[in-house]
Amino acid sequence: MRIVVLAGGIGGARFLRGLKATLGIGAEDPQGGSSITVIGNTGDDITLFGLRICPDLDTVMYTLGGGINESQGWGRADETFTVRAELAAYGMEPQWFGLGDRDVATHIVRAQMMAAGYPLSAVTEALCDRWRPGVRLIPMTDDRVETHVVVEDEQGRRAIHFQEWWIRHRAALPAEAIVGVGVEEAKPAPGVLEAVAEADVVLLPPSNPVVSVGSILGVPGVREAVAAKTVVGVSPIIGGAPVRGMADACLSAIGVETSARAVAEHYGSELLDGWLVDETDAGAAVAGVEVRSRPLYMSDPEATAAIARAALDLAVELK
Ligand code: GDP
Ligand code: FO1
Ligand code: CA
Repeated sequence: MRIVVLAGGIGGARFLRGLKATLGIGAEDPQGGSSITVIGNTGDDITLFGLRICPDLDTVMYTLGGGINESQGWGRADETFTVRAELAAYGMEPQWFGLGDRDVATHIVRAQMMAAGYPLSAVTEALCDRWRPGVRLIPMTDDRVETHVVVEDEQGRRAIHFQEWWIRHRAALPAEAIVGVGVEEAKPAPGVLEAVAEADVVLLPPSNPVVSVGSILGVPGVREAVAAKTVVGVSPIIGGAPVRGMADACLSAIGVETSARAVAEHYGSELLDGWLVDETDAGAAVAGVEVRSRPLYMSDPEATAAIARAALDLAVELK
């Protein structure tokens, strides 16, 4: 079976680990009889210290490749921050972004390849040669797209990069709007539309519906291609709250209630065929969408694999 997943960072990566497990895709069986193509969000990307940083692509690559900091959910395991401290000693800004020493190596490879003219998709493929994530990881676009957040405080009304809003302000500055700068002119990266067209099913993991999945769907042509497929999503909202992170602040910014039902309605029945909600949200009905409830906490590998299996089974049933 050919499966396409539209993934953000932590929620997407953990779901993918469960999906690989339930399909039997591992180091010893790289194919497992099925293939997974991941279309990764690049709206979170930012250029700092002359380096292009791609948090969601790297989170997927490190998580599936065994290099992730498990407790944090992003960045490298066994990380140190000497470079960060040295940059701070030079007074280099921003100091709110923590780039670790091991992670810096990834970014030097990416910067060097990009300076030599390679597109992000080719760079990602090269980085994955080391990490062997067991999936094909393609950025949503090779074009520069950056999510910015319109905020207003004592410094006035302005747009700041999503990372500044998320990390520096912990999403606590009320967002008036969330804008994908450059997304309207972006083209899907090579292989994105082809993978969707050839997919048997498309799965939306419990990723941030606004800045992760929303950014990917915002690349011209992607939403239409995905909507033509059997699509099953997993709710990132359980009992009216994001399990981790501040996705509620993103939903509020676009006028969507923080609930499993409202997120499905936001995706819409033209896109979604099936929707998994947690047991606490059982009874959430969405017109035109098959809603099923089951435990959705990705608390351990077994629970996560069961969630992925349920999404896959529902997709096959609805095909
Ligand atoms: P990010 O890019 O690192 O923020 O990660 P994603 O966009 O892929 O996913 C973030 C979302 O994952 C959060 O908004 C949470 O709502 C969701 N999430 C995290 N852990 C769980 C979990 O165990 N179960 C479910 N259903 N959602 C989760
Ligand atoms: N998140 C933080 O909260 N603080 C950081 O200093 C930070 C650094 C960082 C470096 C590399 C990387 O790949 C991710 C990093 N993240 C950090 C996570 C990331 O900014 C966010 O979780 C996502 O972009 C939000 O979806
Ligand atoms: Ca993200």
